[in-house]
Amino acid sequence: MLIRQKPDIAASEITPRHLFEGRRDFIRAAGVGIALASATGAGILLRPAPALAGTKLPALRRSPLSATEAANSQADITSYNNFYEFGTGKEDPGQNAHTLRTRPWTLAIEGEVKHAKVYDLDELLKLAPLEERIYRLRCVEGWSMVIPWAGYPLSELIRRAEPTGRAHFVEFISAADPEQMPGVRRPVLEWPYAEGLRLDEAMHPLALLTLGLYGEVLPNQNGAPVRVTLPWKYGFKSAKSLVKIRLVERQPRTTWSSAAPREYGFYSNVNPQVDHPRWSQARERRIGELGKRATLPFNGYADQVAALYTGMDLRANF
Ligand SMILES: Nc1nc2c(c(=O)[nH]1)N[C@H]1C(S)=C(S)[C@@H](COP(=O)(O)O)O[C@H]1N2
Ligand SMILES: [Mo]
Repeated sequence: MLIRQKPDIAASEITPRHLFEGRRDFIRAAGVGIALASATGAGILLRPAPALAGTKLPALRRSPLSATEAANSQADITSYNNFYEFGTGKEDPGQNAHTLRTRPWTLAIEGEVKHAKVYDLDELLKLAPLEERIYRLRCVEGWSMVIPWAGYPLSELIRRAEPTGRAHFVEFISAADPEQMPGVRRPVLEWPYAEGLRLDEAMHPLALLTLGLYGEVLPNQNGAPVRVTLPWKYGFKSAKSLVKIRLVERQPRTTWSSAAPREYGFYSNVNPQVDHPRWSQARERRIGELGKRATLPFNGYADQVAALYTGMDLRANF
């Protein structure tokens, strides 16, 4: 995005791909501590494993809110990422994110709520039925993908916490552990990565609390074990590896809009008519395709979300 700098990670920090994949196979064979479809079909609770990568989720109903275009391959989706906690290069997260320990993991919901709570990952996985949601993702950099996520509406979580009358915005805080996340050792962004939405945006049925991808738990590079996905906004709004969701009264400070306020606004709705100061947003390259296609208002979700912004000047509130 803003920062163009060569990754300068020591070679010793990068696990060769064959070792990484061998490790994934080991984890898959070891099973995990949540009731998921196991190789034996028993779906029983097994001992906790150090990580979840590769674990199959139970059969998922496909949401009617899914895009009907062909999804990008699992290889594309897991090897071309933005996740600056693991480096600024597109291939860095896929190569480095295996060091993230996603179990045990907790996600706190707090702030202007009647029932603040710290959820354990197992609880989150069972909070509401997981469904498959195939969403377009449009990065502010000008590329896009179609991704089959698994999750349930973020509103399920927020509703249970009962926001108070003073809750007007929702803040999302990502993990920031320099031990596990080599990128956090460098001041490329203000850590932890933080994002935010207005409460009505967060309650919209398209806003997905995301726990899986391609029928498996989220790969680390895609924000394991839990992230949000907001398909009508530029990708950077969809914060990864969340540890905290905070309901607040005032519009929260967000990582990219504080790094470059003229370039990344709080709303960040996909808008082909409002160019980034340094490049056009009119077109995008779908990863895996040659050439470019037109970018659609609200990334193609205008019918569902445009009403959230009635009466707002979307050039001023970019
Ligand atoms: N914590 C955190 N979340 C993040 C980012 C990041 O660097 N750190 N990058 C964002 C950007 S710019 C994009 S485009 C999407 C990419 O999500 P994906 O790699 O799962 O496709 O994640 C977003 N969420
Ligand atoms: Mo992005």
